[in-house]
Amino acid sequence: MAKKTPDNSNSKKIEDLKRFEVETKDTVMTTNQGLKVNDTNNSLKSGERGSTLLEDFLLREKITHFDHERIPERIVHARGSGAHGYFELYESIEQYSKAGIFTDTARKTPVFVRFSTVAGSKGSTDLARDVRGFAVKFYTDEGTWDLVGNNMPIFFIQDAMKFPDLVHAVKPEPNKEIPQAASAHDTFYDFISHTTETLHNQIWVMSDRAIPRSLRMMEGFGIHTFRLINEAGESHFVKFHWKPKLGVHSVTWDEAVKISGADSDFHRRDLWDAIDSGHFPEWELGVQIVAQEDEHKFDFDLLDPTKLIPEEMVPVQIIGKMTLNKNPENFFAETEQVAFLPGHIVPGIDFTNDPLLQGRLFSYRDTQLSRLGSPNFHQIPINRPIMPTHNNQRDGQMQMDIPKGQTAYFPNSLSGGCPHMAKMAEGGFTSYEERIDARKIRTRSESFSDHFSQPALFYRSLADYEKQHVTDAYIFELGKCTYQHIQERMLYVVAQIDEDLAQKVAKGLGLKVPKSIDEPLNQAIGADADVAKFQPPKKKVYLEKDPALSQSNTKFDSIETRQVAVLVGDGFKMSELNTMKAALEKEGAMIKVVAPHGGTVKSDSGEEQKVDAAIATTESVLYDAIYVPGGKNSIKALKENAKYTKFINEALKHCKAIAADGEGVEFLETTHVSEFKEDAAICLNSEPQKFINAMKQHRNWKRMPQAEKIPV
Ligand code: HDD
Repeated sequence: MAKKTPDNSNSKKIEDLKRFEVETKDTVMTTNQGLKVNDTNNSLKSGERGSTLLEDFLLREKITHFDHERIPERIVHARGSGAHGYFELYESIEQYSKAGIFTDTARKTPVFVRFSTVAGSKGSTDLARDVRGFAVKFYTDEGTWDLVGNNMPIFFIQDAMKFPDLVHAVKPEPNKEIPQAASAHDTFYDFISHTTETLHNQIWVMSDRAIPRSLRMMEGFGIHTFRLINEAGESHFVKFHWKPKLGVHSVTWDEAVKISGADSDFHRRDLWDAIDSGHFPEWELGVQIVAQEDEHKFDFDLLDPTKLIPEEMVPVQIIGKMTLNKNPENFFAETEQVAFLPGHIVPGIDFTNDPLLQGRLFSYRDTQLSRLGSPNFHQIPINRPIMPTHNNQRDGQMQMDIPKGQTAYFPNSLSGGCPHMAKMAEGGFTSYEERIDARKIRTRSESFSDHFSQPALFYRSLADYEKQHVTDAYIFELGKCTYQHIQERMLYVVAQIDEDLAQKVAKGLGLKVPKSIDEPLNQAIGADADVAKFQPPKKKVYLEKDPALSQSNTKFDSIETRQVAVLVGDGFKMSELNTMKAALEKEGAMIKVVAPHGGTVKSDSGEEQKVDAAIATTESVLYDAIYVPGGKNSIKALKENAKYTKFINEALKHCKAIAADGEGVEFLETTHVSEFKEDAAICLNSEPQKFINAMKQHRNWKRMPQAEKIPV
């Protein structure tokens, strides 16, 4: 498969960033004042063995800068990976929006994307069971638009007021700072079980969506209902969806746990390597449009961020594509310093009154002030819009611009009234004029009170193997809780979603699903509120299933960038490897030679083959599939090292495709593969196409019930 070379579609932003790039190649070392440095290894001392002198400005500059190198990590989403790219529109949706990126098909809008986990610290594992952040910064010709979403279409809570509670509950417990990057602990489930609005996002976190195979293989969602505004000033409601070209795929929990040990940078590396090797990740942008007059036609409230609009009810219209084609030059300067704000919108896009979104409009600007340290964070290269900016905001720490002139106020006559206001015809922004006739009131709308129907819809829509994963995840997570009353309360609330699920989880925990609980179900209400009014009603079934919610209905048509471990020792059959390699690489898969040692291995015909990983340095969970070519001596070498057997048994347990030829087949006979010879993804002495087809399926989940019994 031909590797792509970057085109310069995102050049407007990349060129802008280039102005700030600093090259070290062929340069002499200087201080920050441009003084050439002669010795950066020794401090200035009073004699060879004497004390260091205060005079040593070189030492002080170097150490002081080092002492202040860190900035506070993000309160949430601290662990992340970013990339540059561009967005292109397939066809204009001017009937809905006047935004340039939604009307101009000739445009390629530069983007910077940052994916993240939510709960863990900056250095935590990529494979935590968690929501993934999916934040996209569009550098549009009309200003920057940030779509700050997640890989799940709903959120835990309905009102921003509860965000600190949610985050405090999931973060490590404050007395012992345990556990890191994990929701499986008492405080989280204490909170969840008392705040039933969380259950929808919670069950998504129990599903495979929370342990993606790759950042390139997950969907993204804007979550909130936003507005699109057309030239006539008319509003339509909209939900944004990102659909990955490679489909939505996940690893198993057993793999996730092991990947965390074998390569805790697994997702970051995967994204970097894919872009570096010219396999540019792509997502299509879809919109679900709801007419203004249809606002109240649903069984749920469009302003409630814990609800999705099933694609069965409102289809997703695909309108464009995003391609990520360039890795950052510097992690800190770009991925760490990028600041996303849901409040960054452009004409043609507007907010709704979703109370979660409304709170976010405050929080993100506020947090950048302490994280990046100054109201001038928009001047950091990665955050600068591609449009020139002019206003009367001045000064502040780290001011990078030099505003000219005598005036910094409006109106003025001394600067000819500039910068002047933009007329609407010039693209000036005005907010959508929504009619409001209301009482000022601190409460929750009753239309937000259905907490069980959509988690139940999600669970019903899953394939059996996905349901099994959800069950196992609950057993794991609740099994880690130490208070029985929290476990039992969770069992009770899960039973409101699905009785059968609750019974299975209870069995795994060795507990019974309680018939009732003493306290009200939902306690996320004010002290003087009418408690009964805020209790969630029994679940409703307004749609039996929504196929779009199950990963079993995703795309299974590509093996591009899939990693295939080829297990060989000296004497492997080169002809077999070449045949398989050619077939796999034609489809874009990546072959990794795993040998008993590093360096090279010799084939049966005496050719040297470069080794990608010595078996001691790698693990089965880092690959999508395994191929074992024949060769008597090669197989003898594999048999001598028990890790190869474990490698294969693990891949088998994780339902991956495994292929072998010649003596390789004999080797597999000595592993648990011998019990799975009829399996569709076990390819013994077969055509490469069978292996390719099996890999396209991502996993053979049909194998799961039997494979789970494999003791690795
Ligand atoms: Fe948030 C970061 C996504 C609700 C407050 N959030 C952050 C990031 C993502 C999201 C992807 C990381 C951005 C990056 O990569 O830099 N957050 C969401 C989504 C939400 C949501 C999809 C609900 C639909 N967030 C939310 C609420 C609040 C915050 C309700 C506060 C009231 N979020 C923050 C924050 C962060 C943040 C504390 C931490 C770092 C940052 O903003 O820049 O302000």
